[in-house]
Amino acid sequence: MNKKIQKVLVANRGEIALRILRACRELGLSSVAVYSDADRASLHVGYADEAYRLGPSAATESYLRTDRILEIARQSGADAIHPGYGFLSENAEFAAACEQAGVRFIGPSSSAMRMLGSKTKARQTADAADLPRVPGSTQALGSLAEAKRVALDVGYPVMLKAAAGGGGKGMRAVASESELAGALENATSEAERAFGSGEVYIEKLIQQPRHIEIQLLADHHGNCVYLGERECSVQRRHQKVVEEAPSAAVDEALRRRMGSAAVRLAQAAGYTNAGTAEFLVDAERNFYFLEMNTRLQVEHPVTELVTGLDLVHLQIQIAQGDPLPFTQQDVVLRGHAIECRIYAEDPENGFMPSPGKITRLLQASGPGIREDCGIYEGWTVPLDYDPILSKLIAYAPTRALAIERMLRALQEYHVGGIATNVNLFRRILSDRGFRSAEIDTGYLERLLAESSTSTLESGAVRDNDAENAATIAAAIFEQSQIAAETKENGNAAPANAWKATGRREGMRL
Ligand code: MV4
Repeated sequence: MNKKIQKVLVANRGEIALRILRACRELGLSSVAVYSDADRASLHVGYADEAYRLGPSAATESYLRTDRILEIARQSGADAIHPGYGFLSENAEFAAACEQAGVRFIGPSSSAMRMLGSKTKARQTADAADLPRVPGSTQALGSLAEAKRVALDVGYPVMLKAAAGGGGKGMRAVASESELAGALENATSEAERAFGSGEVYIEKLIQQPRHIEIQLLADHHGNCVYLGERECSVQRRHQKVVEEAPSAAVDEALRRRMGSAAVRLAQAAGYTNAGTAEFLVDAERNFYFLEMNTRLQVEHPVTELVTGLDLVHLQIQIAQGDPLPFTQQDVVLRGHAIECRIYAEDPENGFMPSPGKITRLLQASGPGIREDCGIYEGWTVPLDYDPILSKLIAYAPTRALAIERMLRALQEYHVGGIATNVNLFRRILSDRGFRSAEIDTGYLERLLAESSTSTLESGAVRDNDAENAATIAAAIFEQSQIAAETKENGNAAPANAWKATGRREGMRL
C-alpha cells in the first residue's frame, strides 16, 4: 500500500542527527543532512550522502525554517523527514506541512500530536482512557474562585501548570490558599509570555516524586507495545542528567500496569510511531500520568540496550507502513543500562555553558560501553544550540556492574579545551544514595547543595591557562547576551542562550 522510504532527510544536528543517519545507512537508505553556518564542519554533514545549507547559525534561521527544510526535501528527492528531538520534532504544523507536501514525517500524525500537545487536552484523553493521573482540573481555570474550589477539593499543597507548558515553565507550587491568587497571576503571565497562551490548570502536588517514563511503539495496523520504563529522576532544573533502564522502583507488576496504561492512552489518541508517556511515581509507588512526548527522546539508547531493539529502524519501518515485527510477549528486558549526558557546561561555575574549541578528545569504549557522540577533536562547540556533546551509555547484566562500567568509562573520557560536566557524573555514580537507587526529582539538587565545596577539589581539567581565559571570555559574552535578553523580555535568566530560543519557539527536548 505505502511505497517504501528510500531517502531520509534528517532535520537536526549533533549526536542525534548522526544516530539517525547511522540507522539510514544500516537500512540501505540514502540520507540528506541539513546544516546551519555554525555546523558547516559538523560530523552529521560529512556523514550523510548529501548535505544542504539551511541558513545562518540561529536556530530560527536554520533548523526551525520549515519552508527551507521542505524545499530541500523536494530538491533532493527525500521521501521522508526525521525530525530528531527538539527543533521541529513536536511541531504539529510542521508534521501537517510534511503530510501536505507528500513527504512522510517520521513520527505521529499531526492530529495525534495536537491531541497530546496541550496538557489539558492530554489529561482529558487520559481520563477517557482511564489512566491514573494527578487529581485536579482538566480544563483551563476560568477564575480565581474556580481555582480556590479545585485546590480546596484536591487539598493543599497544589501545583499550577501551564496547559501549553513544558520543562517546568509556568509551573508554581502553592502551599496554602493565601498564596493562590499571587501564584495564579504569576503562572498565567509567565505562560502567556512563554507560550502565547495563559491557560493554567491545577494539580495536587506530589511530594518528592520519581520521574519514570514508558517507551511506546505503535504501527499503522493497530499494534501498540510498551518497551519498559526509563528512570529519569536525576535531573537539574528540568534538564535530565542521568537516565537508566529499568527503574529500581518498578517491579514486573507495576511495569505491566504502567505499560498498559500508556498503551491505552496511545490507542485513545490514534497515536502512531515512537512516543513516551511520562509519569510521576510517589513513595507508595502510586503512578500518575503527566504528559506524552511525541518524539524520539534523548535517552532512547537505554531502552535500546535493555530490549535489544533499534528504535530508529522501527520508527522508519512504522512510517513506511510496515507492521511491528514483534508483539508485546516478544519484548524481554535484559540487563541494565545507564546514560550520562555529557554537556559543554561548567558545574563548578553555575553550570555556565562552555562553548569553544575541543583541543583534545579521548573517548571511552570497551565492554558494555556505547557512545552516541556529535563531536570530534578540533571541532568548535557553537553557542547557538543545546550544549549536549555526547551521551555515554553503559550496559551490564546488573545495575551494580553498569555503574562500575560507567565509572570506568568516565575515567577514560576526556574533553580538553572546554569545561564539561564529566566530573559531576563521577560524583553521582560514587554517591551512596545513587548507588542504592534512593533517587527522586530532588536528588541532584540535594547532592549539589551538600557538595558545593568538595567538587571544587576534583575540578574540571583544563589544558592550559590561555584556554581557560578564552572560556571565561566566552562565558562572560554569553552571560551579557542573556542579561540583555532578560532585560528585553523581563524573564528570569534562562540556563543558556539556546534555551531562550527554544522557549521563544515553545520547543523543548
Ligand atoms: C509535578 C510535580 C509534583 N506534583 N506535578 C515538572 C515538569 C513537568 N513536566 C512536570 N513536573 C512536575 N510536575 C505535580 N502535581 C513535580 C514535577 C517536577 C518534576 C517532574 C519530572 C521531572 C523532574 C521534576 C522536577 C521538579 C518537579
